[in-house]
Amino acid sequence: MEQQHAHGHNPHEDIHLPDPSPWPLVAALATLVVGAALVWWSNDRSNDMAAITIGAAAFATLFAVGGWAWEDSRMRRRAAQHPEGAAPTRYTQVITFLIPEGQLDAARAKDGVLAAIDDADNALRNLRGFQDLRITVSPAATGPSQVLVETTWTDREGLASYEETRKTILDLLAQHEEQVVPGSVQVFDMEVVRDTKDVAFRFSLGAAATIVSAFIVGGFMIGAGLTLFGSEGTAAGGGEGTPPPSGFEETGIIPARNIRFLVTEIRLPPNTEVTLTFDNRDPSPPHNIQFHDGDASAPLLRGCKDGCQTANGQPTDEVSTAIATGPVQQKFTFVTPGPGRYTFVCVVHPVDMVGTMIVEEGAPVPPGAQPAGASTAQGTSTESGTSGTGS
Ligand SMILES: [Cu+2]
Repeated sequence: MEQQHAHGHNPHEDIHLPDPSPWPLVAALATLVVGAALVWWSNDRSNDMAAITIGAAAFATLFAVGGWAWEDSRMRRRAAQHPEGAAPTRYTQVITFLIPEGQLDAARAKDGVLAAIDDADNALRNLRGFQDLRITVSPAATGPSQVLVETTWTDREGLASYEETRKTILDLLAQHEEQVVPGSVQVFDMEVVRDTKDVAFRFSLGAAATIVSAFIVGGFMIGAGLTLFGSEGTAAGGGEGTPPPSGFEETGIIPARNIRFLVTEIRLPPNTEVTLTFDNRDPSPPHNIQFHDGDASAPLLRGCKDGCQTANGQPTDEVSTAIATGPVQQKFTFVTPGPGRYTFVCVVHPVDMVGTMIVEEGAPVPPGAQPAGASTAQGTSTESGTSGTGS
């Protein structure tokens, strides 16, 4: 920024300030959505909507960055088209004077010159184009004290019409001449100009700061998503050198988090011994999983071979686990009933935590759900497979 005298420039020249740009905000929001969708997707990779959201948000990010770059280059071009580089933005009148030694307290008193200038602020606010009045006093221990009064105007007409009134700072000084050192009054009319290159440079700095923070936030979100990937892989028992499986179709795991089953529909073949895992990831509240022989009002499904407990922890042949506080994994082996739809719930949260087991011919047994002794996934029928009710 530089200051110069008022008569060098045409006051009606355009003002080159950057328009407020929506692109940095759009880019930052889109990056956030990408991160959130990644976390979502990592929780439930079978969810097509999550994948679609990632794609859409990534596209929006690219679009916003593109629009941003285009706008930035347009801004630079506009700055380059004005090689003289300067446009007036406001007008300032600075008046300095000295208060004689010993008069400073009187000048500050209610009817003193400084108080009068302060009061003038209210009258000036009603004038067209008035922006600001600033008084700077530099008290001196000995000798006169320097005072600087600065009034700022949006255009030269405002300053000119103010000078035609009889309430200028100079008039106030004349009314308090005993508090002003004779001959010490100086007046400067200034046009404050702003360099467009300077503005463009500062715009670039702001853009760079925004994109860096967007990357930090986005990177954090992606990192959080990858961490979830990692923990899910561990939970699924991966680590044999192959990519860790994740969905129920591969693992036989029914995860729960935030008082929701993350898998709400499973398909299994009838009359087959399977080992499922209820992966309760909630540190609180406690959950269990239990399968009903029909809808949730039907009695519990029977046919459990191993690992089942009633809700309050007693051994049982009902397909159920004990209510437990997570994170905990509960493994249980049972023989699937005949074809039909069966409901599984958490007995603590039967409204929020509910899912459906569809038993149908030809449904695959998840590799991770094959019991230790099973050699083939399908057709392992047993005599005690069905409970005889509900289906
Ligand atoms: Cu629950």
